[in-house]
Amino acid sequence: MKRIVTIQDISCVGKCSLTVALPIISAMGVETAIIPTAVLSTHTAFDDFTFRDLTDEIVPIAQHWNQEGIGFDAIYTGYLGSFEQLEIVSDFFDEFKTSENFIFVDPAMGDNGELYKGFTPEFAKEMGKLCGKADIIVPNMTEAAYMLGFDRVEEEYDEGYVKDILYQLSLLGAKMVVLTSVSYDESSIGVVAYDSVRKEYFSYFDERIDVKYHGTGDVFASACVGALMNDFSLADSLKIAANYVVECIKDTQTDSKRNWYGVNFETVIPYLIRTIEKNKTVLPPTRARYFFFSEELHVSEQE
Ligand code: PXL
Repeated sequence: MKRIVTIQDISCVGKCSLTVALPIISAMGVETAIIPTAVLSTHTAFDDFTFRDLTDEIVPIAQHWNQEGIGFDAIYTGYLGSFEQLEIVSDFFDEFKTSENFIFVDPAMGDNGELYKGFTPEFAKEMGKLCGKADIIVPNMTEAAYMLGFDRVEEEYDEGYVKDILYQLSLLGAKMVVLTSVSYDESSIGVVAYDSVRKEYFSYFDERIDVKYHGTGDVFASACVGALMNDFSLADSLKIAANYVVECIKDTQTDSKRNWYGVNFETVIPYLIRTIEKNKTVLPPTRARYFFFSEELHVSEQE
């Protein structure tokens, strides 16, 4: 069985970061080791959340794993809360990166034009440096603009603008750069990716549902890592993750008892697994690691 490690906070209530990554990636048949970077009573969109920093635990945990000879098929980071954590995680990459595994960084810091509580433009630039060490990064437009030091986050843009942002992000150093929640019009939303090694762009658009829910970025990133670990190419993994998020949003919308703070990713896990299982038998056994996009990818119908 493959094993990944994910490094991010645990928001006890809020359906984001570790409470999303653990169930989704585990359900996809991948052992999911964690390093919780902080414990919060809820995510930061709530008022008055508690916060216990766990930075001091990261290095001893990593040292113990080194002693035990424990390694990972992927290292996936999400929300990180301080400059010190960025530095420690950067060292963790140096220690645990091998020629066989990959580093996946979701620079979870903001959305809809604004940084989450507690983050600053200076922090975003440092996060940009961490992204430079990654094989794959998945910022949204807000995170990308802040990491690149822009003085504003554009709400309206065209394909040329998006390609330019992707190119500039690639100059930070990441091999595969993915911009999430890209939307050129009211009817579609999707991802646009740039393979800086092959100098190729890839995009996938889905129907846009005009609601915003918290935690969808974490759901997307987790499903993407899970699909990659199931040997899907990056392009197919992005498509699988995007479809999963759309189904999660639809399920949430139809739930009269939904919570405002996150999406119903739990009820849609069977859909995700069906998609994975179906395509495992359809696609050739050896799937290209990164950018091969298979036209045959079958998407499950939500039941
Ligand atoms: O979903 C990203 C996220 C993760 N962790 C914490 C957050 C947020 C978004 O607000 O507050 C603590």
